[in-house]
Amino acid sequence: MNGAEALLKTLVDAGLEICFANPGTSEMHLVTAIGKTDRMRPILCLFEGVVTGAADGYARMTGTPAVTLLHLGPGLANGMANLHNAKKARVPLVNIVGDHAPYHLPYNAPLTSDVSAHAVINSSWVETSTSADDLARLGAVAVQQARSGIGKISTLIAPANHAWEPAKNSYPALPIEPPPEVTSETVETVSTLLKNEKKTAIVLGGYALRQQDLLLASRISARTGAPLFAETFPTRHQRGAGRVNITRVPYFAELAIPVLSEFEQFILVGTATPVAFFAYPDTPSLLVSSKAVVTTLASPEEKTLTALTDLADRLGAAPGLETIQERVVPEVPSGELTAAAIGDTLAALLPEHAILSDEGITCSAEIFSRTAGAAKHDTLTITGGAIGQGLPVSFGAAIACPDRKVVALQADGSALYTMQSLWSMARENTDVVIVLLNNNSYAVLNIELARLKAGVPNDKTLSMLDIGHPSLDWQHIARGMKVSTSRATTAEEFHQQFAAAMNTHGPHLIEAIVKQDIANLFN
Ligand SMILES: Cc1ncc(C[n+]2csc(CCOP(=O)(O)OP(=O)(O)O)c2C)c(N)n1
Ligand SMILES: [Mg+2]
Repeated sequence: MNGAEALLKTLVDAGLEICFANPGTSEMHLVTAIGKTDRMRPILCLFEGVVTGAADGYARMTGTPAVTLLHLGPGLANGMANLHNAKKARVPLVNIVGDHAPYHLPYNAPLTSDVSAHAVINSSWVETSTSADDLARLGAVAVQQARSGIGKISTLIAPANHAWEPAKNSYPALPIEPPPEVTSETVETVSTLLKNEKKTAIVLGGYALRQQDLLLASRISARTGAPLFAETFPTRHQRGAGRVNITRVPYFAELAIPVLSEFEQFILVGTATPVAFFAYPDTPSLLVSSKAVVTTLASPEEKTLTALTDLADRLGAAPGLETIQERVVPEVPSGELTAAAIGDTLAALLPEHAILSDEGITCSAEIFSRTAGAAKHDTLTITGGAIGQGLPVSFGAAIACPDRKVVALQADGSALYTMQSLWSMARENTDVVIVLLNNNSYAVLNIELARLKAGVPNDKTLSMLDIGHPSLDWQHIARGMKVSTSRATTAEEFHQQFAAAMNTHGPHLIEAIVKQDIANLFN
């Protein structure tokens, strides 16, 4: 057995089954070891941002880390933006990054770089092996660290010679620390606050947006009169008919502040105080009033379900008090293909237990509000604001849940960052329907330009926000990646194509030529 084989056995013995990979020369023994085991499924992705985003999507749906296999510092750097999103999503993930053998490093060969300096940015645990045996030992620690608590990113750096040198044995899985429980004192404090007659809102995030938590939160809301809000960009939000419908804190601070300013008191569950996405001149960073008292029931790292159960008990928020969303089937939309029309089609046709990867950017809010009464589904959002996440996350979710329909609501500009995902979808025949929202624009940046009051833009400035000259040809892009396509320019066409796609297995891209009134998006 060599170090690579010992590491592989350690990883699969710890329950890891999927490896999203983009390897190079320094990973050849790891590639060979994966080839020899039938317990790890390798999935090639053609850009590291697809590798890391897919591992994020997989973890969101399974709670289990996937392995990523990345090529030295530059490979890890290419995967960085989606590792950032994964870190904000608080998912477990294990990166294995190859490096040169230590004796080769002093010669400063072209691919030599400080791999651990790259890794520390988004990983909570980074180690480099010191021998072949140590590589396998650290594999067990990497999994333990990734799975401990709410979910973290581990990066194990594997010098090439530690993969090829002999190793004595693999290592058994190490015990995992569950997320910390909220203390009963904290629950009691929150219970008291919820009875103090102050105008209170409850903001939910993380695991508190899963069905069981939401049912408890809805009871608490009914008992106390405190409305519920969801954080703007959750990792996984379970919604639809038969569940609890809650509004999201709006993305635009100018819209969020008036919504939240009326509350004197906030209770946070699995999330932090709502903040503006960016700083803007003359706009506060915090979306809650500076006079509001903010109290945390459960931090994003803590267990929300037991805290909410305890709180509901203390408040006498009994089962039956929940407000359950009914199934709402909108009429078949007609006329212009707008975000509203797309939302209505999705609300009518999304199958039960669909997974919706939402990187719809300026189309998202409207589609979100119109899909409250859709069949039960899970929404995955762009947790860290680094675009290029939606396609990889949808791909990883489809690998995780092969029996569930995945819909990727995908804005055109963001799609281009990681469009190689389409090839992996075709290769693995994943059941993903991509709704490519073609507005031929970086629409949101034009809104942001106005919000920042940077002055009247000239053509040179606007050229940096313009993806319409020349226009991209999505039919050729997708077909070139071997994904079938269709194109919808009206609401009727879109409805018909989406209906057909819901009844067909395999990846398909619907190019939706979206009509938008940018001036009206922001008011
Ligand atoms: C990694 C990264 N690079 C750049 C940005 C800045 N950015 C935010 S939105 C956006 C363009 C969005 O355009 P599109 O995806 O077409 O959505 P639309 O606004 O048209 O709805 C850009 C470049 C970012 N958020 N993340
Ligand atoms: Mg766009």
